[in-house]
Amino acid sequence: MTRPRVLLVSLGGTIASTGEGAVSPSLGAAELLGPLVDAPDLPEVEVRDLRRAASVEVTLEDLVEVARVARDARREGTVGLVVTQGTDTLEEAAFALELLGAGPVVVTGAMRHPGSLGADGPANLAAALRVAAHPATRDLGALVVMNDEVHAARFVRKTHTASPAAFASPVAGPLGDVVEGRVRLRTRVSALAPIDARPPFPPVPLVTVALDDDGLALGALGALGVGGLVVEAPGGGHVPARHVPVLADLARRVPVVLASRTGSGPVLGATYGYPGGEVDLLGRGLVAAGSLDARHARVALLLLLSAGADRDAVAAWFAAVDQPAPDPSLRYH
Ligand code: DAS
Repeated sequence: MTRPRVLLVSLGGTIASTGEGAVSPSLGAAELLGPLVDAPDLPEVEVRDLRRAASVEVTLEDLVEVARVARDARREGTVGLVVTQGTDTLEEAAFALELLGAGPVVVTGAMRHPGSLGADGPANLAAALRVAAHPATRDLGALVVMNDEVHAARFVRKTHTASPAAFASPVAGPLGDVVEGRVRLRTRVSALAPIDARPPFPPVPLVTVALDDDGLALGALGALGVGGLVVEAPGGGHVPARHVPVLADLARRVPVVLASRTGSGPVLGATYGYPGGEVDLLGRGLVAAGSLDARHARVALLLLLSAGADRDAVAAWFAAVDQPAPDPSLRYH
């Protein structure tokens, strides 16, 4: 029986990092497969090195290239794609790959580098390859597989700096897991429609608002030429009243997306009416990120803007993504 073929694209990160003492990305995709040589029931793997970079050096242009490589590989018969990259920005990369139409794609990495005790890279990679080869994962968009859990790209977050269990989906929980080499999905998501993103990407800062925030950062941005803005606001989407004029002014000029910094739960829409409350801000043209956190929302906004979306198109996209499924037992979003 022929084994399914999966493409492994490596971008770098801890999973590929070596060194004496402090480590840096240096291994390529073929080397990542070395420890899996005797692992049973893995798909056939084709390899491609794109970067040997730390998470923070990965660009959206890199991910556009990964999506292109994935589409070409699918035409040539691969059933899925596994991308390895640093975990620090892994959730954003995975979501970008979904919106760029790279799916089905599984993104993984490691919390412990190959030279450390209990290195998790080989197990994460083996699980990711199994998930990518599994027929039930073909229409789920982008997934993240870490620590034997399968997460939807849109929900997953890195929640710890060092733990192998750093990845969680606070909004919805994992979709499933990999146990004894078997992929077990408990629930499903539907892949999101691709956005016709066209680099170059405009500047889209992400500003987090804090207690007694002086508003200096937002004020400075108001004077700059940004393509859009994501505001990560406390609670259900609230800022001090003194931030309102600059946000209202920005929202008249560019799409400004309002996300919650809580990490779980949607931006509210009808609860707080004080100046700077969510009712006030949404009434001034800010767009609610729904249940997407600020980093996921920023990825979506960047891609939408590069596709030529205006404020109303951005608002329509975020509203549609946040619709609960008609049958919650079948799919999320
Ligand atoms: N946190 C490290 C990693 O998992 C570094 C990085 O993200 O590049 O790869």
